[in-house]
Amino acid sequence: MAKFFLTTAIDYVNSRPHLGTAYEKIAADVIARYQRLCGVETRFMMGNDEHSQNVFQRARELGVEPLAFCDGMETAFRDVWARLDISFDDFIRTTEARHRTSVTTLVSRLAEAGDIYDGYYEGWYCVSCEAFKPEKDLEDGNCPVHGKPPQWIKEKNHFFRLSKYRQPLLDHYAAHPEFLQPEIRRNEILRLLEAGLDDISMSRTGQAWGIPVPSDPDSVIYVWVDALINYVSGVGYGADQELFETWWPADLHVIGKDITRFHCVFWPAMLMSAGLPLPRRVFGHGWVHWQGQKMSKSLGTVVDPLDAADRLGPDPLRLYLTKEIAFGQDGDFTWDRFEERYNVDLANNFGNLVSRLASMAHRYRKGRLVAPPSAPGPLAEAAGGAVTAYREAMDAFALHGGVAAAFQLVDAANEYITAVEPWATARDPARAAELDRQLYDVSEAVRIAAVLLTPVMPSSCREVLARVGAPVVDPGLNLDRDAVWTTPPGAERQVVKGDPLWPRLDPDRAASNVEKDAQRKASPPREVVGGKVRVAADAGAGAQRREQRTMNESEQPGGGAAAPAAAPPRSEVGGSAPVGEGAATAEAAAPRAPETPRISIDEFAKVELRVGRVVTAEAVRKSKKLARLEIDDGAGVRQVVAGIAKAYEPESLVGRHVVFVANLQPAKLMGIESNGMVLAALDAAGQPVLLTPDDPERAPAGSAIR
Ligand code: ME8
Repeated sequence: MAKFFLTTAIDYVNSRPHLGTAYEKIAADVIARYQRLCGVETRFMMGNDEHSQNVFQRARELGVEPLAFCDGMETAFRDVWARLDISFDDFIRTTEARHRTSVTTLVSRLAEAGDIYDGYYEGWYCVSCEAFKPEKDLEDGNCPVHGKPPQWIKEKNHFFRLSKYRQPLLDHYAAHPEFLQPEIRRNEILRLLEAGLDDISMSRTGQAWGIPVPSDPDSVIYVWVDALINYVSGVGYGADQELFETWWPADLHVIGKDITRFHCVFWPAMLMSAGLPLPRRVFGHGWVHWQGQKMSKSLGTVVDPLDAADRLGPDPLRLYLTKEIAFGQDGDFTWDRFEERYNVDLANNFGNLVSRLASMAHRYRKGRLVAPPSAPGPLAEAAGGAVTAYREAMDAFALHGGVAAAFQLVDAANEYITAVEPWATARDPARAAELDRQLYDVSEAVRIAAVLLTPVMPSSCREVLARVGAPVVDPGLNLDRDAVWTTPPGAERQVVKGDPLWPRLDPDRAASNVEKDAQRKASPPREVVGGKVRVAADAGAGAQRREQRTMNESEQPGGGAAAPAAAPPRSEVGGSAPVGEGAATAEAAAPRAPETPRISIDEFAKVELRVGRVVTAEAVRKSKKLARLEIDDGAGVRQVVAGIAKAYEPESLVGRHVVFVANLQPAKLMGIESNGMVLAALDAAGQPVLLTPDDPERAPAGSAIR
């Protein structure tokens, strides 16, 4: 069986994980889970780097023994990794006995190779980097990474003959172009090697916190030399030869771009000196930025990954970081963008697809889908294309590309439903087999998309697979077997209904964090004027909330509320006005009695009518008539409750253009806030018939109606 040994950087434990360090672990976890999905026996190792001076100092500040401090931090780190569903197989600490054995063995090998000699180091040292800093690298006398002045140190050290390995390293890079990825990092290291290498100090004197140099118990091994050796101590180097031979060399070290020099120059040189094989690949990922700079504990610019996971769930966070940051490049985290992508990718797209399928499967087939004898429809080809693109991307560590390929299939399935209109097929009993085909194909597309997304969103995809009645859920999935389109005639599956997997986040209620609150205070609300967004001079969000009325179905007004004089702010997602069950659309558009008093053009002009496009639609629970719609109004997405569910399958409305009143005050129907009123004519039976623009291409969402 193929094997894959994967590691991440081990974290300094002077403070808790932040979203930048968590990003690395999530990305590596996606790779590990992908390998397992491919049937590869995988060993995924992470751990803690404990012999740093920062750790020692932090423990002293707290008045605890360094080891006791590290024990506590191990628990804190493990808790975060568990919450983020990181599936490591081994967690190493550099204070463990197994690590000390390997470090002592390996450093002795370097000495035996004649690569260690005594000398004096005099120069700058940045404790935050735990790195010696040449004068030329300082910026205004400060460490360029941490912006702090380094210490001047002068001490007797043991040196490692790094310079001896310059040419062997260049040769290795020439023979193994895949060794360091992405390409940009490789070029950086090649430039560094071409410029020449100095020997490095590999010990520190006068410190007790660390592993003693075997030949000199008064010195401890330099923390980076100590830390790098974790990669072999985790697989038994110097203690368990069989384990070591089973797993070494590592297939991949996943590390941040700031530490490529340690991993791609020092580490391979140490391995060459010790006569050990080099890791097959190193991937130097980019940084997660926060407010324009690297998220960093020493800069104090951090987001707690638990806050982000608590906000929308660990899987949405994993998806955001994997999909939005091209693996290898830097990327931003902002709460706004996180929430926006959650709504777009999960609530409106994947989640909506799963709900649409479940509701149609139950409405038309009591949840039991049977594959008909006919050939599969176009989704089979879309799935094949998505799986190929996914594999190509994931094999090349383009994790964002893999996720994008899976979402192509989700998009294709949503578009397919809109195109074939299963609700229309269902109206004709002669087309029963066609309906079976449509529903079964959608369920198969959802199943395959969930298989592909399993490495990124493991627990959500387990749930999706269970809901579409997939025969296998994770663990136990296999890409070769389970990402293949399989709809043999007569195959059956039971689709299960459930609560929305990712309920849409109401942007008004999303203001749960400082950043967002601050933004809201700083920027006045917007409104739409003539199809363009402009900043409103008044009518703030608070004012609108004060005006908001609460209603239930029995209280809703017949023909809709009178329009307020001023247009409501758009940043709050929506205008207003309840749309009652049946009455909302129906009565609003009911033929006027001849005696209805006439209104002036000025009065009519107060009503803001616009075209909207339905983004999602679902029946309101415990209501026969109400549907909850999310409508793209050209400036954003607003929620509207409409009394049309008796006349229209809610799913059939997705993608349709409707006409709605945009400037009604918000109101609640069955506890759901409605921000507008969808207009409909009434047929002879009093059922609503939606109004829709004759040519939605010419009158897209947001178009004004006069
Ligand atoms: O460097 N975005 O530990 P560490 C993305 N102990 N990745 C980030 C990041 C950010 N904003 N900030 C940090 C160490 N990282 C050493 C490693 S390995 C033998 C020893 C990454 O806790 C960083 O690049 O400072 C590194 O890969 C990892 O998080 C741990 O950083």
